[in-house]
Amino acid sequence: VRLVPQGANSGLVGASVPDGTGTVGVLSTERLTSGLAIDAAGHTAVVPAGVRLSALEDALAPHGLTFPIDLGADPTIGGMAATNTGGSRVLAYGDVRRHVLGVEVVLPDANATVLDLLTTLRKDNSRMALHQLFVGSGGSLGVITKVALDVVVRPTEQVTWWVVPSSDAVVLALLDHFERQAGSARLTAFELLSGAALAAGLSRLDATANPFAGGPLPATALLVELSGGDGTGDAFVAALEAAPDGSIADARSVPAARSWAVRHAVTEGLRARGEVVGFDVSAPRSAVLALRDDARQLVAERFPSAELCEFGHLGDGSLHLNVVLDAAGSVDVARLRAAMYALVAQHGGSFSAEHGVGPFNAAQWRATTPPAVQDLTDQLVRLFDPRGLLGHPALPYRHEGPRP
Ligand code: LAC
Ligand code: ZN
Repeated sequence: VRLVPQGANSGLVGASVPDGTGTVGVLSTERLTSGLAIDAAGHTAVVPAGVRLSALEDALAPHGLTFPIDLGADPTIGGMAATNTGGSRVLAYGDVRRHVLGVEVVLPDANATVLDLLTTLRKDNSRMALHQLFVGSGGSLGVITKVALDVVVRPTEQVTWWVVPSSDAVVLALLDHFERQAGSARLTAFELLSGAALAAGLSRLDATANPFAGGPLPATALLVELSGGDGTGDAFVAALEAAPDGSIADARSVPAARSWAVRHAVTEGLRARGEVVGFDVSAPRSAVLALRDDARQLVAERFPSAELCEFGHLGDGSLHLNVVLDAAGSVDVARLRAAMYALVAQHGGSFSAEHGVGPFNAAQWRATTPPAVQDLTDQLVRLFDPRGLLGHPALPYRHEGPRP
């Protein structure tokens, strides 16, 4: 029986949900929660796969430590490793991969071999880094049962402002400015929200959540976060004052928890508006605003009944170019996908920035991944999973049968 490994089922590309054939089972890791071990002095943790991000954070907080991956959902650590989750603080701390020191994995071979790659060493070149093969594999090579993580010192102050740029043309200069002028603090998030995305987030919260209450929502808002110790708030004000002349139209200080509540409510808010076609894309940082412009033009000209809601992690060059369809169902979704992915490719970007590969975007993988890379990936999947037992049947990687 083919099994789809599933953590918290918070994925957004459909990879952790069985297809409708009735022949695929769910292999849930949610009960793998006992035995979490934190090395407080060594700043590492060995985490059973079914532990939720929030539970890990609760366990790390008393030690003044954090696993610095921030996102709206509450996934399991095993799922985060399998998909190589990104989130809002990648610009400062990197993605999950950068924090994985080792894994324990059960292979789908005849013996269900338990592969012990569970080191917490920061330097270990005694073998190839096989554990990294499983990070971002989407559960297609083996089932991750434990993850050894590098964790970091928790900042004591996190300061957020909503910053409205005077035009989109100054956004990249502002990003560079905050990275250089953070003083003893550090720029840990630089998120972009379009007016539509902001409205979607606010629709899930009460009226006091609106940082721009009393006026219209800006067409582009930036949620900027600096993290550090005492003095982070002052460092933020100094950086705002030193910003290039005329680059900031408005700036509002809002406590971090309230700012993030708005940001993290966007996906839910969009869902309440209608059917959403998600595009989780990235581009070189210098191209990502041009990509956004082209996406706006594309939707306005060719899919005028749909609404583009752009938001995401501009600081690392990724955006969610999510499209809310009209209720009448008049949008040709296949055409929309093809056109949007073509734009992303034109800008040198990726069709899957942080949500992985699943049935929703598998066709794009086959269409755009170089043949030699596809062939090698297929060979790897066959080596680890010769009987074709693991992963969503619509994943593009070949588990069995003749090589394409
Ligand atoms: C976010 C999810 C959709 O950034 O990745 O809110
Ligand atoms: Zn995201």
